[in-house]
Amino acid sequence: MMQVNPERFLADLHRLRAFGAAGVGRGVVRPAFSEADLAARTWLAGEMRAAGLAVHVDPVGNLFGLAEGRSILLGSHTDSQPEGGWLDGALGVIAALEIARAAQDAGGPPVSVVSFQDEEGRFGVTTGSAIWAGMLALDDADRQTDRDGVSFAEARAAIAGEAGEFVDPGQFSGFIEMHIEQGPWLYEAGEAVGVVTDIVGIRDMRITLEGEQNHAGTTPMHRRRDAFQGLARFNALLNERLAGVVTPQTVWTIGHVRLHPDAHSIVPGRATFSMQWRDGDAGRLARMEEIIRDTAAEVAREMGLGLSFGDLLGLEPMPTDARLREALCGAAEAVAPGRWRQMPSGALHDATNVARLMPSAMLFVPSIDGISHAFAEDTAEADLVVGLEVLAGAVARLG
Ligand code: HGY
Ligand code: MN
Ligand code: MN
Repeated sequence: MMQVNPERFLADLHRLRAFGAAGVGRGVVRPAFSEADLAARTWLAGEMRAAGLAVHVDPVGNLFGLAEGRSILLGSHTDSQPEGGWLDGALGVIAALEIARAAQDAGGPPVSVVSFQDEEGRFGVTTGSAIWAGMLALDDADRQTDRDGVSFAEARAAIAGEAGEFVDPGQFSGFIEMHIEQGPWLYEAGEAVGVVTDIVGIRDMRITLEGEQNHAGTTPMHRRRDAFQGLARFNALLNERLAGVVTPQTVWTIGHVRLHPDAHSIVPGRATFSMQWRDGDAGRLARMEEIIRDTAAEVAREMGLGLSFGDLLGLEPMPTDARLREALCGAAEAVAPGRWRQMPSGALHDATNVARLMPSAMLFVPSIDGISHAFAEDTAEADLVVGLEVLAGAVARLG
């Protein structure tokens, strides 16, 4: 019988947090291929080796700890947002490591561990698992840049020396990713576990409005072609126009804005911004894209601005695998009777990509106040341990 060790699991989570620890509370800054990320990966590889797993890094930095023969794959990612918490991604990887160790001690079942690279999209959207799953061509990924213009190709050169081939997914019977919910539903209901039914789809691109850079004191208002004013008008119009198309579950975000040259006394000549939208329905995502493009074109025309769109990145909505989900539901009821539910995921996960390669499923634990992608992200440690036990129980049921 597999016996997980909650103290060892929590100690490892805290150890991982030390790489890139920042901000108040349990904050972390560990974007893909940063110094902290690379150091965390080296530490994790050592832990995998100590757990009796064969360490393998693929060409894009996905880090695997492989059990011998056919195994179930568990994991998530250890990179963070530019400001993030200690659990997003890290939880699923450290839970996987603990279960792999417990399984080794118990003489089976074989459990492999993965930390995917750039799930948080410094260079795109779930970059490492998207490439592994064939959803994103390596050449296209290599051309993608972060917000400072560094390309994925340049960043992944840091691991070229240790990288081998892509791992053959045929050796895995399935994939389960444990994660924090990152929303308020479990926490508000006082429940311990969510078994994920499906993961929403996403679209993401950069938009650039070009105006005319000029002096902020001498340029009369009627002569300005102010790129920021264009962005502001676009945003207001877009919110009105999307209202007829969206549901209460649909979300859209302008999360990154760069004005050029970004100074108090200069009328901005250029505004480049991120435009991201998410929904469970692919048709609605397409309709939203039309509205976004049309609205931007209309604003540019009316205000005399240039307009360009970057590459459209996206992942389709993805249901989880019924058999794996059933094992998770059985384990959840055994560990936390009456304190779990089935629910969709509004956040994106590597499991969306891995589902293209093998049966895949997910479970959630509550996020305190529903906060994530912020230093304040946290979960009660007792809830982390319940999640670990549910995942271990599901793995045992699946044999
Ligand atoms: O943005 C997401 O949903 C994920 O956390 N990368
Ligand atoms: Mn995550
Ligand atoms: Mn995240």
